[in-house]
Amino acid sequence: MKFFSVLLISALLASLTGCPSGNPLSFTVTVLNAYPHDTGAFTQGLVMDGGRLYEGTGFRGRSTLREVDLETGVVSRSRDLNSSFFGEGITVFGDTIIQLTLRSGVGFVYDKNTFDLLAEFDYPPQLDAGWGITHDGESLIVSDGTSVLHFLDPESFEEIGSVNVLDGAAPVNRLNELEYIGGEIYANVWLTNRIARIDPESGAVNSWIDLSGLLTREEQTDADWLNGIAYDPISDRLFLTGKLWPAVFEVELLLQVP
Ligand SMILES: [Ca+2]
Repeated sequence: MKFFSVLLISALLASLTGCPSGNPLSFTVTVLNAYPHDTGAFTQGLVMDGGRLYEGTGFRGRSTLREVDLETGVVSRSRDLNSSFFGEGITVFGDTIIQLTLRSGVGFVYDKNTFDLLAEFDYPPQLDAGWGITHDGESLIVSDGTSVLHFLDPESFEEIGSVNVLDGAAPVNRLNELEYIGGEIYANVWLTNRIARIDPESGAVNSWIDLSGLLTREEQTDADWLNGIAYDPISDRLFLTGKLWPAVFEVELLLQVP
């Protein structure tokens, strides 16, 4: 059942959004599995690659790049950032992992298999800050807390394009953690429980995913905002978590019929 979750919904969505009326669709989620998550991890980036789960965490002095065992939540590898950096989003690109920092104006490139630091890069001038990052196979896609997504060349890290994300005519600000899934960009919006599904070409939000209720009221007491989206294309599984959340949720999207 779960294997056709995301892609089937994408196909359905593509047929529906062909309609000229074009209001964003509404989704909630069904939880298929809940896995343990380090409640000390201020999650800023989540990605799955080759069946491995990678996480970037934030706060100065607590920022890490880590590999996590999905089933147990055990951190199998971890690399600390220098305490002057506030770690942000991560993405796996080829054999590397790229990690952003919040306002230091630099990002890091690591060897995916060893976590060795291969390079640092300076942000292009268009990038005010580093929040979330993903890629479409050709360009890095970066959020900076505004409604703009920046497309960067993965070698030079120069900006090669951008798109303003709109819900109808309204800019969607505070775009944060990102994941490129089936030709769309998923972005969770800071200070909300919502994920926008975005057309990379136009910036239009074609759907909203409402994640209210994913955490119990008790769990919400110690948790911060939703901020982790990872997709495993091998098994078509979607994973969500947040800053200081007690679980990584494997979810299936559920279309809300008006
Ligand atoms: Ca992600």
